Amino acid sequence: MNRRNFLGTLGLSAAALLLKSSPSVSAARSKPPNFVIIFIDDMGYGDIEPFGSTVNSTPHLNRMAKEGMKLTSFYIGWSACTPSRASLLTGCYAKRVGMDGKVCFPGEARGLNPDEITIADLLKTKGYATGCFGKWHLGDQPEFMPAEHGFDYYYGIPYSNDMWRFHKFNKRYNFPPLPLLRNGEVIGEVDNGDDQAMLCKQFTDEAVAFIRKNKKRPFFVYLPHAFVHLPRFARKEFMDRAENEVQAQIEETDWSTGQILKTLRELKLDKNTLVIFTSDNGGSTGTSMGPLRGAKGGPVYEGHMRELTIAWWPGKIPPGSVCDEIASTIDLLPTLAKLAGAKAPTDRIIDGKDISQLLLAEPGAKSPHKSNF
Ligand SMILES: [Ca+2]
Repeated sequence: MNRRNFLGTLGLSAAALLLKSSPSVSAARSKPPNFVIIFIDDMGYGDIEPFGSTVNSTPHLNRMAKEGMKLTSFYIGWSACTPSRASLLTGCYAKRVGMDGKVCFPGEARGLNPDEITIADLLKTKGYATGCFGKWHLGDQPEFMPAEHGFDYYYGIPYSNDMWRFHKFNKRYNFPPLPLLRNGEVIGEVDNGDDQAMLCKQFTDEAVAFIRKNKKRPFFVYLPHAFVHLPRFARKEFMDRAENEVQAQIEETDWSTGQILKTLRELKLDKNTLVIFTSDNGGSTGTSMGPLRGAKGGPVYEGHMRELTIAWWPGKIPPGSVCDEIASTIDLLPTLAKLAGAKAPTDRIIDGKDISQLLLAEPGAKSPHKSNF
């Protein structure tokens, strides 16, 4: 039966009803939003211009903030690489998923339990293409790697870029060669400063290629950079115009963010993509925490836990907006689930809360977290 005959079999009122219902039908069929999480390693609260830096030039992040929202009270789940990543991806405090405290070391028989449900696992249930580009650091044994945590595609290094044979205490650690991986395969080695200097560009190029390849599908890009963790090397064009390696690396992550946003604009995906820029813990040596006390590590003051954060989604997030409500990386799983129409896990406790009302600047929106202060 063709459409005309089909409509002919309905009464006029039924046909009118069908027409009336068409907007919701088309909305239900529209593509769910894409998500990109840019997770810098060890960047401090005051390292970019939108958060007060007068040292580093960050034009792409300036534009991102101008077009989006600064979250000025946004916290990570733990002040070190491994537990911070675990809490972001699972929506749980790191302790709840057994990943509190120490970072994972090469060859260690410890990692994020494959039974945990990550953002990538959830989004896959809604047909998302899922890619991870950069430093994983949730266990380097096969059962802990991105493929076991919902990622279709992985390109990066399995742990920190200082876990290599030039580590200052390597006589004690005896680290193996630092591998560059594509999915389960070793495709190279990060063996000198020139290799380190390419990590930001390589992760960015791979993420951009993944976005282009999956432009017709909903996608989730998780981009946990190795920059600006020690040891610090950046490409020559950034080193030449910077005063030091810290500045060069920060400015290269700004460039990287610009590449992602430019690609989304070119593909006309900007109005259907939420991009979050933040850092995994307080800044390390040479970075700036701005007005906050603390840095990388602990004990836990604001500078250890509170991160420079920008959310961008043209047409959805009001341009130039600022949100000072308390929110956290643990909120990303329930929030992205809500926006994607996916079901957040109900068989376990999820510590994070849906903050979509904060991100969309709905009038009177407040932090969903309770405070005793
Ligand atoms: Ca870190």
